[in-house]
Amino acid sequence: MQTPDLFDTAGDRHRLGPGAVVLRGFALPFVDELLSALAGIEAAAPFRHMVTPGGFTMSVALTNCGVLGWTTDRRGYRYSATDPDSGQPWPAMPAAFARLASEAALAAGFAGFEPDACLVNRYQPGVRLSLHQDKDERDYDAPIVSVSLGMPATFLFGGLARTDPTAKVPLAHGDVVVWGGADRLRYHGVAPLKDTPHPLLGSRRINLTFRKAG
Ligand code: MD3
Ligand code: FE
Repeated sequence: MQTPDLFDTAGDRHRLGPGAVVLRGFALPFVDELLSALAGIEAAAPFRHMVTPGGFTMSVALTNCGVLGWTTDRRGYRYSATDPDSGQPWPAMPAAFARLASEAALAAGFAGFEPDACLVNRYQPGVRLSLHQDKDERDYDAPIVSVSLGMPATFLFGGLARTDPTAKVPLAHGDVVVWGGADRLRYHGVAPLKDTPHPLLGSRRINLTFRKAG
């Protein structure tokens, strides 16, 4: 269920909280560049299913680009300069990725955002991301910018405690969300994906999250 009274709407932006803004379709002009750059990233650092410290294999497949990449294994969550599968540095952040992230942050009121990490998540039908906080970054003052591509998803936006109620926010191809300030540490997740194939990406959803990790 959507909760429209939560949203302060002006054109293509929806405010979800004091530091959280949805920019509908903001990434659409970048999509061709993003997808061709993504093909290069996937070739160098293929998507894989990582294991959580609790021993569960994530249903979301992930890879990274940028100076730092987010990883998890039995020993914990961390950012690493190298891909644990190859031992090589993660692929460089493509210029189009960095430009989109910085322009979206600026549009949401965060000037000078220069991410050093981009986590790339891949969802297929049935895949979900359970409620969590993003706490592995050094600096919570920087926002996180998230870009949705491909199949639509229902994003779950909670509070500062795991048991707080969650709002459901539909996210479509080209939508960008900027999360910062007071909303930076809110619990969030993604509901199990329905199979509604997308013309460009088929039965996949790709989410790019840009972070200042180091
Ligand atoms: C809200 N990914 O990779 S990005 C993640 O669609 C992650 O793949 C989701 O959560 C996805 O960690 C959602 C949106 C997001 C990212 C960080 C947040 C929402 C956030 C931090 C605070 C509040
Ligand atoms: Fe997250």
